Amino acid sequence: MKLSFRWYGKEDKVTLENIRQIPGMHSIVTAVYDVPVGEVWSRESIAELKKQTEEAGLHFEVIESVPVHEDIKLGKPARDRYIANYCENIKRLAEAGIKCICYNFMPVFDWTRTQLDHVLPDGSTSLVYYQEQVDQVNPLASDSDLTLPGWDASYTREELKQVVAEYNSMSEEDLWDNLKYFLEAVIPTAASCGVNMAIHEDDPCWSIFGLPRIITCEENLDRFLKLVDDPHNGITLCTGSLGCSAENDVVKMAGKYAAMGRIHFVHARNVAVLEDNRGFEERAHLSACGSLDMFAILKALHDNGFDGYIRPDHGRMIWGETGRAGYGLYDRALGATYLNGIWEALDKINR
Ligand code: DNO
Ligand code: MN
Repeated sequence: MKLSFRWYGKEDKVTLENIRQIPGMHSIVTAVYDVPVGEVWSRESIAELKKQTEEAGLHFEVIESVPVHEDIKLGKPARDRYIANYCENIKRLAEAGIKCICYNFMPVFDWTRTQLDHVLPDGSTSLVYYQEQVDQVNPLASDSDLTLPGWDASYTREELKQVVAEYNSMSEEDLWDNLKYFLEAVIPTAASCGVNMAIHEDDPCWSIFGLPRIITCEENLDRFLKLVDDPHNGITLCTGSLGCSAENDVVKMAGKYAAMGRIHFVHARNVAVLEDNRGFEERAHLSACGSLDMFAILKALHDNGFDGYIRPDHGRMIWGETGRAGYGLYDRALGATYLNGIWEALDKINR
């Protein structure tokens, strides 16, 4: 496995110098953040990211994310222009040495939580999702106060209502069709440039606000991989996104998709799933701290020859650190070290 770490660019309080001091760190996971969704990234911006990363002694091989424009997900006529731009981005990133691109196909909302600073018993804070709170939000109500944290701030409230309404006339099958159309255009480009595309599961892995969500479970991941049956059409196995539903057997999926050579990127994090579908809380990476058996997941990857990128996903805020929720230095660094420890043990036991 190649250990990696997400970095939000020069504005990030966590510096490349911090990140390189984490033992075993291989790659930076980053993106060009100043270009609107759907447009082409400049070669200069890409080259600048590469230069900064390499000067810090790290590899520039993973992008998270090249976002997919809503018109592609909605299947609107403008999608062909956005898909052409997407292919151009893949080519430019490949020229700069990128090997893996993470993206998602969630309508409107990327990851959704109800609180970003929930205080855990040990005084650390973490991201949580309480279904009861989500149920109280109706994005289409005229008086609705759309304030769930983590949402794309680039939408005005009116725009948000409009785009949510557009999805209302769409079924899950329509979204599958639009995903297939996108993949059929993008995967051949990725294959010809040697880039692995890695879709991120929907987070959480169920429908919210009546919007279709399809990258949610084993059955749907099977279907996804068959849409374009090419190794460059792969997944980001996000343990927390899949694992927040007790119905998903993340250990089984890790082993199965690794054996198929279709996991290109892993987001490793633990969640505590609340009973009766009441939601989940993000926890420290250690298995004992949440519902997921992190050792079993890594063992399934290891046993099945996983050789891709892995990063500690969200961390708690600990030791007084402030900043971007889920993306502080300390707890993610602890997570990285935990992953290193498990992997070293697996390597040596199997030797
Ligand atoms: C949240 C992340 C997601 C992820 C995208 C991938 O912290 O896991 O925002 O980057 O869904 O496209
Ligand atoms: Mn993730």
